[in-house]
Amino acid sequence: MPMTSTIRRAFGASAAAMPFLPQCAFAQERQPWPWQIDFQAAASPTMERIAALTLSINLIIVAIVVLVTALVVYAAWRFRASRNPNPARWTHNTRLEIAWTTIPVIILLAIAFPSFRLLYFMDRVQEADMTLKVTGHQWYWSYEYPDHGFTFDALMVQPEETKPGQPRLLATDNPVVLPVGVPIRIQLTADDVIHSWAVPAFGIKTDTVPGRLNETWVQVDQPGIYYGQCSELCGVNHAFMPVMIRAVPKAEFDEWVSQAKQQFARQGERQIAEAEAGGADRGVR
Ligand SMILES: [Cu+2]
Repeated sequence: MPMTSTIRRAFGASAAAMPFLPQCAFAQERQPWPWQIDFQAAASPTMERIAALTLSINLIIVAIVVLVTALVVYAAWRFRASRNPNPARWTHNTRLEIAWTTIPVIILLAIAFPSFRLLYFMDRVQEADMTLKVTGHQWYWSYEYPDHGFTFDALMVQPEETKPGQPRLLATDNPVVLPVGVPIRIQLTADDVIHSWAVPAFGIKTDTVPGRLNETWVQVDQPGIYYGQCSELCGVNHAFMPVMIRAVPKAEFDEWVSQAKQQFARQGERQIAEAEAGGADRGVR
């Protein structure tokens, strides 16, 4: 891949922060890419705020690094031994010490306030249109649509079965389908060990803990395919339980729901029959 396109893609990801650069090639498909150095483009209000906060904190970091480096270089040059054969012996300066204590406190407070505001914003959705329940298993995810009354498992597409256009180790057999433009409550739990359901473009990385129900939310800005992975070391196949989400307009979602209800009802009956006949544990492969 030519270097310029790599750089353009890398910067395109933060297009919200840099509107003068072209949008990245993965605008409709959010996934990692070679030599990635920035976030995937934001696809939810939460991720937009995370990207903006990261940018402003980075500016503060750069300013501090430049200031401290300049002071060190100046001190090394101005007070070098050849120019100062008899060094000064004083050690304290009250005014300077007050300044270099209070200024960092003010900077930390300036970072803390927007950080807490964002944490509370991410924490809870006020009025959700629907709920998605995510359960982590060793080593796949299952998804329940309690408002629509069906559940299904999503297993990774094995590398040898990956179809053209499907990203290796990220595609699943049953993508999660979500409507765009509406707030969705996401409840998360696990049935064996701690997993973490993470979708970078949504700004979500929430642990799924056995015996606990965690909650977060998303409002997907635009249709597309979004990828994520389990982000809590959960066992030998931790790297092979990806998240694949297809965000579609509301009408298309309703159509999918009516078709999914039948498809997954049949699948459920088959699984029950298999279990009764002593079928294999599908979690261990
Ligand atoms: Cu896991």
